[in-house]
Parts: sequence; structure tokens; C-alpha cells
Amino acid sequence: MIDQLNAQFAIPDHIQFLSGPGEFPIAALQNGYGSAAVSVYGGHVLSYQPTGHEPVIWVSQLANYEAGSAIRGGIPIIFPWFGSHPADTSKPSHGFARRSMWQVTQTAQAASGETSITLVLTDTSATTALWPHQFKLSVTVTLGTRLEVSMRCDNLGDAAITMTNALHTYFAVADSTNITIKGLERIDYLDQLNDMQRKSSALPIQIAAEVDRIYLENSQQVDIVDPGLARTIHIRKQGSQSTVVWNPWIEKSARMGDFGDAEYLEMVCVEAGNVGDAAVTIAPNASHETRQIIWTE
Ligand code: TA6
Repeated sequence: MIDQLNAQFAIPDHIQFLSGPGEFPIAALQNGYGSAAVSVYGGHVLSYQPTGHEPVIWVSQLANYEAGSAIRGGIPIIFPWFGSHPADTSKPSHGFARRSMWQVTQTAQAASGETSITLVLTDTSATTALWPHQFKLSVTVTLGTRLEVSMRCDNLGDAAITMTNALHTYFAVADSTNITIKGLERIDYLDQLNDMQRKSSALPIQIAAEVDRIYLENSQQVDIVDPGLARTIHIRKQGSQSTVVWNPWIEKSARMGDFGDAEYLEMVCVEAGNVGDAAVTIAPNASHETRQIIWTE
């Protein structure tokens, strides 16, 4: 498969495919702006490192790379439902997209230097058994002065479909107890740790316990200020009515088999999506796109 992917989609000096952990095919992107890696399994960004900076995206040292499992870290593609399935908790949490093998459909090297790759997941008997709809889900990753990740759902059926989604991004930080997350002050959020109570705070977010919040907003820029790495990670989004902020803290970290007990100190999730009441309905032959734009300075 790797030889076939390289024959079809490699771009000398910019995109090469290699066999990664679990023998998952990985696309390695590089250019003057930096480097990134994308797993064909899950359509899943595993790394992003701008030139001259520390890695921006985090992956657990204990991540599973097994068919059917979700990779812990990176940018999991959450589709077609966020969290537990609304009617059947036996179905995989956060949907099936991140647990499926995708197809590479396009790679490109722009004259301006950006390198991009598009991967696609379309309905199969396995997905139809979980979610009886015809769809095409495309993820396009563009490595330039910023990392842009776009997930687009095309409704290929003859009935409207309703989905929730997220780009469930794990960001690398020096010490999660010493960061400040700005941009969500005075924005209402649902507290997933307190019966989805609706709350807000005038203060920027600091992590001193488990945090699991669904912010009800569609346009803020969020900044992760990280003095330990002497940098700020900037995050913008489009096509997203919800921003999820999550850190598992001590107890939940210890309960997750694919997450090191102390790894809560190394990461924070800031996710762009459409969650809960922000579910998106897509008419037949229509599409919806959610995009997250990441850069650091
Ligand atoms: O993004 C927040 C969240 O919904 C948390 O509640 C936590 O469950 C996290 O996602 C990870 O979920 P996962 O299914 O990947 O373990």
C-alpha cells in the first residue's frame, strides 16, 4: 500500500508516505513552513511542527494504533456524533470516522509553498449499520504559515441528515497547570462535569482540575498562552458553533489505558465543532464544512 500511495500521491521534497505505528500508512508533509504527519487511518493529523518551533500537536506515548481503536491525541475526526451516541451508548463514542481507514484522494504543492493532502471516508456497510446514511466526509490538511484542517460532509442521500462533529485537537503545552486559555471569557458554556449546567466566567481559563466544557459560540479566536514554551498557540475556526475545552486531570488520566497518568500535564484539548443543540442538518446534495486554523508565535 505504501508503494502505491507514493506512486500515486508522493510529491518530492514535500509529501512522502511511510508505514507508521500499527503499520498505518502515514503521510509526512514538509516544506519551508514546517512539517506535519497525517494518518490515513482516521484521517487523523498526528503532528504539526512549524519551522523553528516546538511541536504544536500532542499524541500520547500510550496511544493505540489498532484497527477499530481511536488514536489518543493529534486531531481526531469526530463524526457523525460527538460523545456518546444520543440513542445507543453501545455505539462507539465520538462516532466511527476516527476508527475507520480512509482513502487519500489528492495531494498538492502550491506555488506559494503550501503543501496539502485530502483524505476521504464514504459510507460502507459498516458505517451504514451504525448510521444509515450515504455521505462523503473529506478532510483537507494544508501546511503553510498556519495549519488548516477542514472537515467537509457531503450528503449523498435523498433525505436530510443531522450530525454533530468536531476537530478534537490535542495541543502540546509545557505544563497545563501553567497556561492561560483566552478568548472564551463571558461566553456561556455547558459544564460536562456538572450535569451540563450552563455557566460562564469573566476570567481566562486556567487548569487546576478536570475541565470539560462545551462553549456556545461560533467565532472567537482562542489563544493558549504557554509561558513554559514561551509561546502562544492561536486557534481560529469556521463552520463551528461549539468550542470544547478538555483536560482530563489526574483521576480520568489514570482511568484511560491509552493515556499516561501524568500526561494531563502535557496537553489541553481545544476543539472546533458543532455539539449538542448545535447539531447540523444537511439537505440532500448539500454539504457542511468545519475548519480549524492553527498557528503559533
Ligand atoms: O472532548 C471532550 C470529551 O468529550 C471528554 O468528555 C472526553 O471523553 C474526551 O472527549 C475524550 O473522549 P474519548 O472517547 O476519545 O476518550
